[in-house]
Amino acid sequence: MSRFDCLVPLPGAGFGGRIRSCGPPGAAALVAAAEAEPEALPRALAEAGGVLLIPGMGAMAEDAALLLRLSRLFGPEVENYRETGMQPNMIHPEVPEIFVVSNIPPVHRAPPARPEPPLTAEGRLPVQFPHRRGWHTDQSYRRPPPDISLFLAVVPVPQGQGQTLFADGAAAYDALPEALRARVDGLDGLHVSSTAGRRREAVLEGAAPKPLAPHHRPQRQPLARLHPVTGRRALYLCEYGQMDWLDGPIAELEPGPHGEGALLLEALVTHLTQPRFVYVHEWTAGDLVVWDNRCTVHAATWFDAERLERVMWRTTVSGNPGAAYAGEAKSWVAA
Ligand SMILES: O=C(O)CCC(=O)C(=O)O
Ligand SMILES: [Fe+2]
Repeated sequence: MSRFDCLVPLPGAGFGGRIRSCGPPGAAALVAAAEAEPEALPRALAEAGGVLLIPGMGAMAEDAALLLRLSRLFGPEVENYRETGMQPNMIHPEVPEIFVVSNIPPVHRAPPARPEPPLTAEGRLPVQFPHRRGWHTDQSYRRPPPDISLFLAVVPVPQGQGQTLFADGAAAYDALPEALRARVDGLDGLHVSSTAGRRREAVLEGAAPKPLAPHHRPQRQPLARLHPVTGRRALYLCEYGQMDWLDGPIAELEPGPHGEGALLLEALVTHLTQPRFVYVHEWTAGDLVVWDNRCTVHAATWFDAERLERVMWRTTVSGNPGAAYAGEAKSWVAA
């Protein structure tokens, strides 16, 4: 008998699950129970389609090592951001495996812009591209890309803003018309960091491309990724910020913001982010959400950063990218 059960799907969504531990409450007890049964939470994540909510983890904010211990159950490597050259102000001072997403000092990261108009015609939170912007999967500009992210609400903003949106790439792939699915199966996206000067906006402005060191160059990733645990294919793509809009966004198709590749990518992101594939997470302090970057995409939303503080901690787990990446050296490490 497992110490955990998982309620599926998440409210209002077609995927995702909420973990309940049958043991004593609190983060320390949950982490100990998960360590005693190390397959349980990774299995629940795979069975739930790539998003797990673990509520009640507020004590992790007082004992950051608990988040690291839980992260280690999801894969062989937890990124140490000090080793990967992340700006020091964004790294947790005691646990360098924690990346701090926050609008207050010392991080000062601003939230994304509010969608325009702020609500849909039906009065709902916009989720679908291009009304909603910022959809991505973490660090897709690396080969091999990471597997899983864990995100803890240390100081969330009140519900109704600062949500995180998730879209189910496997369900969206399965729902593609057959001819489009066959086309997507043979194509690769070209992903690059948003700091490389190859964002769609930069290319439209005619910015001169920066010379890029080999370890910063765009990386090809299959548009339909085969998941190494579930065996399902999932759409794997980002939109304006994390694709290469100069030579891509899709390898071997006409490049640039007005090319055939752009048309296909935009059609796929629009398909993938339909409300029927999306889960909107409204944060409560102590919520931990685990997502699988191999089969889901996500987006942050606007909050009133003039008035509100938001502090979230993220870890990134890698090491099981699937057979397509077997034996590859890390593209992002300077030779
Ligand atoms: O702030 C958020 O809601 C999401 C941030 C995000 O995309 C990330 O940390 O990977
Ligand atoms: Fe992200």
